[in-house]
Amino acid sequence: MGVENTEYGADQIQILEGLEAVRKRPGMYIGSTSSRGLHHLVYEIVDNSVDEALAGFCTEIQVIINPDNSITVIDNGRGIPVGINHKAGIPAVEVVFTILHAGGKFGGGGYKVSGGLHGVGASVVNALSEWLEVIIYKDGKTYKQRYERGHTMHPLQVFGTCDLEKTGTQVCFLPDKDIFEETIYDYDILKQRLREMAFLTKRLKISLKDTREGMERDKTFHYEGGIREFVAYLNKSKEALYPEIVYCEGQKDGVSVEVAMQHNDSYTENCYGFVNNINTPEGGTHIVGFRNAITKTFNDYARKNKLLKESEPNLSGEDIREGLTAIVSVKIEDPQFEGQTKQKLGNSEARGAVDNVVSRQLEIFLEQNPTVAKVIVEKSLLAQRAREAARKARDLTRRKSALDSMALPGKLADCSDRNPENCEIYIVEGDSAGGSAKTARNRATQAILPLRGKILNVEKARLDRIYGNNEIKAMITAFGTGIHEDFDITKLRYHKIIIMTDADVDGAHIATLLLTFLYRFMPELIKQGYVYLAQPPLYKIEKNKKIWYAYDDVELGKILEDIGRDNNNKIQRYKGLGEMDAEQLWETTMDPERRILLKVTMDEAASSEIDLTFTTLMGDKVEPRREFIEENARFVENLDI
Ligand code: TSJ
Repeated sequence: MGVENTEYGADQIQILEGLEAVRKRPGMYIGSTSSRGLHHLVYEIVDNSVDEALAGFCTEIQVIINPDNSITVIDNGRGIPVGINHKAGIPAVEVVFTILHAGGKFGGGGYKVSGGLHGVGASVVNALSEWLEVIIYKDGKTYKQRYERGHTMHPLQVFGTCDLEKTGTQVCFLPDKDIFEETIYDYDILKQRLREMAFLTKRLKISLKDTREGMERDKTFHYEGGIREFVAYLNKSKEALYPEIVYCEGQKDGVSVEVAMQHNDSYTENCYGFVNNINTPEGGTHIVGFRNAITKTFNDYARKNKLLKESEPNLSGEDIREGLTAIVSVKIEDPQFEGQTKQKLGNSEARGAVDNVVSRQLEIFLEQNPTVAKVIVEKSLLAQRAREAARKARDLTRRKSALDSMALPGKLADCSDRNPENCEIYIVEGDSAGGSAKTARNRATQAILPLRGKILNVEKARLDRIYGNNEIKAMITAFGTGIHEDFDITKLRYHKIIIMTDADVDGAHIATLLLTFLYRFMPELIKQGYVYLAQPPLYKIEKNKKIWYAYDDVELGKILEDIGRDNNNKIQRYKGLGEMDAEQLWETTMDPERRILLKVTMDEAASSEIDLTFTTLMGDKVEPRREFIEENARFVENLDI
């Protein structure tokens, strides 16, 4: 490997602005100072090592959570350049850490591609850290420098020698408690993102180690197959329709394209786009190019091989993507992000590049794998028929609601207030609990929709069955938003949708089924924070005519501690909502003044993991489900769905 461009890091760095600006308005640079921003600091540093890997000089990255919640990142790259930058008159590494924007593009021919929305560099992390120390192994020497809140503490120091062969960078930093609302790292959050980074950079080994007392654990991610293994991972709890993973790779107009895909026997599409290793939940030109390519290529193939008769209409993109899991990863020099949250790729050259690479290579794949091609086309034809049936069913319900204007479901006990902001709807499992809830509620603002029988598992049903299901129809009409292409969030009739189920395993299962439906069909309701879980109490404690409620075992213990553990205590464990009378239900679970509601949130950055969680918990395969529950059981507080 060539190491002669010593001129490099020294001069080509652009100098822009001081770090005070970053401490004054941290949100502008890292999005937020919540837990999200805290974790972002780690990705910001790791991105630099990933860039070094993409440049071909780094094979391994270690991330360590230290006992004081500081973070160490170590790579085996070339080591940040240490020569004097002539513009700044200080070593290049010091420029990287103390001057804003210096971590970005290193002048012309820049290699930096990772990092997207907030790809702001190491100086921002430095500015927001109580202290940061960098150690560089390079040219047989070890260099060290320390900063505090962005200020250099001492000149770059040579503090020892090392093997000539050993090169690399080590950075350790402690996020500033004056800046961040939350300064405790979550192993699982880092784990998910680092796993994703490893999938997206084939052959790069990334390890994570938690050294905090009582939390010791570690994990290494290393994927020879890159995004091929990502697709296999996402499909692991489903039945693949064929063993092969279709893989396309190429470059066009300065865009490098990598796509992997495989169908499973479910009915939902799971396609994830990445631009420079950052996911793009809102899609963009790369996803458009991908969809064009597969729609066109499959239709051409089906026509050519008489799998689609002349009289039959083309397969739609949706038909072909039913049950498709895909990763579309592009790397591009100067990504332009658009849309409300600036997460949608805008570069038009990406559309052409993905379309071109996928069209050409998918065509060859289909020619060489006729059995696979036939399985996909036949599945798409089934999807086409189901979609047609679903459309007819939907048209029917649309016409019905047009006829009688208030076509609300008969079981719904609606509230009288007409301002959605004041209104809530309780989705309650079972008629008896529904009955108590109807008696207990505040009629002005609280509506009750009791659901009967088993809730349909939308992970395992085709659209026509889903739209034909009575409980689902009742929810759709009650919410008022419509669904699918008709979905309109401004028509939402309640600003709180509250799922109320028994506090036992069955109740949790029903809540998960309902969340799965909302997540798949009306994700906007979750994204905008309209969905909640009610928290009925687990215990009622009675003593000397006084009553307490406990929502978990810890609380029960505390209450018993307070009132004294003796024979006058009467403890009742609620097995279901039905055991409470209306008044108790109101006091404990429905009264806005006293109840506890859990808001359902979703971290879009981890959408592939959310999907995996749903399909793992709701799918047929027992083994992945058992593994998932076992892996997460030790740290239940992190399992927040
Ligand atoms: F950004 C950072 F400072 F935070 C940081 C950078 C943190 C960590 C953990 C690693 C790195 C980093 C930087 N790893 N590897 C590099 N490589 C360079 O900066 C580098 C090395 C050599 C040359 C060259 O042309 O000789 C060029 C560069 C950009």
